[in-house]
Amino acid sequence: MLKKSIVIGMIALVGLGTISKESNAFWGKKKSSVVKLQGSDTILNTSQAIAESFMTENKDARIAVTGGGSGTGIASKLNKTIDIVMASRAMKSGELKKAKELGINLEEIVLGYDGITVIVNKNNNIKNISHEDLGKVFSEEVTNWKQLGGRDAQIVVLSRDSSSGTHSYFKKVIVRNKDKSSKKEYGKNTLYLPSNTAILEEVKSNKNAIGYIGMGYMDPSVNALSVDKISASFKNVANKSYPIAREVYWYVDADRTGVEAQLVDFALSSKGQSIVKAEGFVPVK
Ligand SMILES: *[C@@H]1O[C@H](CO)[C@@H](O)[C@H](O)[C@H]1NC(C)=O
Ligand SMILES: *[C@@H]1O[C@H](CO)[C@@H](O)[C@H](O)[C@H]1NC(C)=O
Ligand SMILES: *[C@@H]1O[C@H](CO)[C@@H](O)[C@H](O)[C@H]1NC(C)=O
Ligand SMILES: CC(=O)N[C@H]1CO[C@H](CO)[C@@H](O)[C@@H]1O
Repeated sequence: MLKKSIVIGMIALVGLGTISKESNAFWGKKKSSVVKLQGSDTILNTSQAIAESFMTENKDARIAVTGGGSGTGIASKLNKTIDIVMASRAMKSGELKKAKELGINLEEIVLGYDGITVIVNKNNNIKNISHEDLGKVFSEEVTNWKQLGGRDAQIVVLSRDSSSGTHSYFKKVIVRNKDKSSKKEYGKNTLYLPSNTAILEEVKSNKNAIGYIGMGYMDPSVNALSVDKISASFKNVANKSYPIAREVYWYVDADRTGVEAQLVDFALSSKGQSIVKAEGFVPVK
């Protein structure tokens, strides 16, 4: 009997060409709307890979994943145009307060860990930097590679733009050296780029450049600097000895149902977490 109604239902769907509310009620499922994820460029590929793997197992699930930066994802959640925020920084108390006022009940999910990787051109002889010197480079108190034992050349400083969670996190931890009262900013000659890939490409071609990327974007076309002599390796991020390691998040509805709920479970399952690892980040379990 059940089998028969499913067959009839499918014929009706093919005949109509669209999925009506009635046919969904007939199928006994929630309206199959698109679950939308938006935010962090750093975990964009990882989230896309998780969504794709989920959709191969759940053929009628519809998931759309777009970037724009953590700040953009949060703004979209606050105007109720998306379901899940991808974020490479924790939400600020003001943002959480605003969500609450708007009746949006959020839950923070730690998707994995990332070591923010400081990169320089292959031809740069500098291999390590202290976190204090790194802060001075990004606030422009140190402006020449010579001051760090390198060649006599102006340092070209690259940062992610201000909608990036990595931009905010790096400012807090490196530029301001975790000092909450510090008002230090990135130096005025800093070049702001929109993605991890854009930073990587610029460092690859500019022998005086320095920039930072999520560890999942690291490749052998550039050199990574050790920070306080600790490299941004999988192990050093996993045991939190690397100084610029952080959590990466999904902010999801606390009262999630349907595909959103299933997708979150999948992301935290061993299969989902193996994707986090395959994309170059450290899984939570
Ligand atoms: C919601 O916020 C996002 C991000 O700021 C913006 O791009 C979008 O246009 C907004 N949409 C509405 C309907 O307000
Ligand atoms: C991210 O995804 C894009 C498009 O799918 C791909 O071209 C790119 O190589 C991926 N980047 C990394 C670092 O995996
Ligand atoms: C972290 O792991 C690395 C590599 O195994 C090891 O050298 C280092 O001592 C560890 N640090 C801490 C704080 O556990
Ligand atoms: C810039 C910097 O910190 N350089 C150090 C890198 O490590 C070598 C050897 O451990 C030190 O001698 C440098 O001072």
